[in-house]
Amino acid sequence: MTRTRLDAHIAALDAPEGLKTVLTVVAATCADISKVVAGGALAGALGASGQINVQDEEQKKLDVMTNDMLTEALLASPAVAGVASEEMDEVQPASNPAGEYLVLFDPLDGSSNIDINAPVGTIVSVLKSATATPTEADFMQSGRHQVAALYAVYGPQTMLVLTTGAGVKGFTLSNDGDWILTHDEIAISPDTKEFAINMSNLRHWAEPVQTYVGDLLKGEEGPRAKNFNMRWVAAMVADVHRILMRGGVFLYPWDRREPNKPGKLRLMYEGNPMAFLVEQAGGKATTDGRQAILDVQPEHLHQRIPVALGSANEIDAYAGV
Ligand code: AFP
Repeated sequence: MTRTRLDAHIAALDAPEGLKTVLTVVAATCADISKVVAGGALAGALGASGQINVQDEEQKKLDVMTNDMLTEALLASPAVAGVASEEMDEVQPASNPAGEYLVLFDPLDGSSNIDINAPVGTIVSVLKSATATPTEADFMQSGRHQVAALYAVYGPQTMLVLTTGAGVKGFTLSNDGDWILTHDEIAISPDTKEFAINMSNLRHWAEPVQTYVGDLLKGEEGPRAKNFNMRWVAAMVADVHRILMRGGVFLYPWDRREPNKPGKLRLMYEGNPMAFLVEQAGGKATTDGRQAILDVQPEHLHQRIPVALGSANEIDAYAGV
């Protein structure tokens, strides 16, 4: 059986050549990142970098390495007008006179998993640029304006999951270094018995979130009248990938630990690209069960957002509490 390769899929897309170039560069860089991740200690990829990022978080060596890899590859591509990263304070214009696209990324999602050899990933969002010389204001587009979103998950298999607005496809990295289509038309089941949330924060959540999760925990004897299972990988990429494969809900709500912040996750690098993928796979991606993440107008680059996404009927149940 002849399998479709990502490069053939990209070539056949009904999309501008510039977007195809961007996707090709991102896919090649994710394949390179996969080698560094797999190398672990042998690739000098474990441990802290000794630097603090704009989010006030200690960067791991791999955060810095992967950020450099994506930034350098994208800024060198003539189709790119500029990039923004969870790991960089400011946007980086590309100085490409023909640059048409803005690429935003979390180069290494789930970095606390690196040193324990658990899954990590890369998340990428692509926007059209109104100018070849973009400033931060040009990046302030709602998620609905995305022309592509993808993640790579570096787990037992390395996979790249992509949408350009016409469904979601999954590609597995072969031993020869090719991305091969293995998951066509990914669809999230509307119902689920599985949820993902960091339960250790329970006492900090708002009352409705505590009520909703409390009802799930009561199982067959409770108001939901069914038993639920829980999973938490602590890398959004891996938790969302599980939901794309077998349904479920992923929640990272506002909590009282830092009441002035709307949540932990970032709108531009995590919320928007994941919401685009989830909606394209038939799921819902919201802040609170009701408000679609993709309709949120960004106000600043590193903005945070509460996230509730996954199986459509379960997100409705979350909204109903
Ligand atoms: P790191 O990249 O700093 O490890 O954060 C990962 C993340 O942004 C997201 O991928 C996880 O779902 C979430 O944070 C995990 O948060 P907790 O550490 O609070 O469980």
